[in-house]
Amino acid sequence: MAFELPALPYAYDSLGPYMSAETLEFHHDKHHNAYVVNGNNLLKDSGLEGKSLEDVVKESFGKNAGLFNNAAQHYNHLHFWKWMKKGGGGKSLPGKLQALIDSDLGGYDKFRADFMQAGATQFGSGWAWVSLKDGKLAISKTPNGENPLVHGGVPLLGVDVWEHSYYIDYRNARPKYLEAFVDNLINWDYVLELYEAAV
Ligand code: MN3
Repeated sequence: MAFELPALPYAYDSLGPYMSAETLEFHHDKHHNAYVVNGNNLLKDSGLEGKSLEDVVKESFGKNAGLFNNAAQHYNHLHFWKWMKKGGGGKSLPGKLQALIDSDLGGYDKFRADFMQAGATQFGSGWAWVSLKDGKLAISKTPNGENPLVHGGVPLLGVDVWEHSYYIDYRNARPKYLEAFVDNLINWDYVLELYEAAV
């Protein structure tokens, strides 16, 4: 199945001042598009052409680095756009998610601190995650395009900590970007939707 670049689910200028139109134009139109184009080229004759994106990611991991990097980044970004919305973030999350965060991650404040810490301490490019693993929510971080799918989990929330995600708006201040993402951008309804689909 060929990879396709989806349109953003909101206007380029709708996440300001936390994420600018310029960042979204570069990140979506250039970076994500490059993963789609390169991924499609590498998918040809890989033996994985007929598989779902999730299966391409899992089956290329550790075997076909070029295809894996591009397919995983396509997967990560497909969700990343939906993990944000105007007026998102903060503590106003669905009750069911709040209960899961309380029982599995030690409450909202501990989730917020641990998730931001995971993003801040990922050395170099990568992602910080909340995934569903062994029936519980878990926080983790991964390098480059790697994601919880290849570690036995289902990604429920991820934040891109590659410099291309924040350098235009925050320069080198990755913690400020993480704070803005958690407090003002997270689309908790989409996190719940992924959880409901996974259980
Ligand atoms: Mn990115």
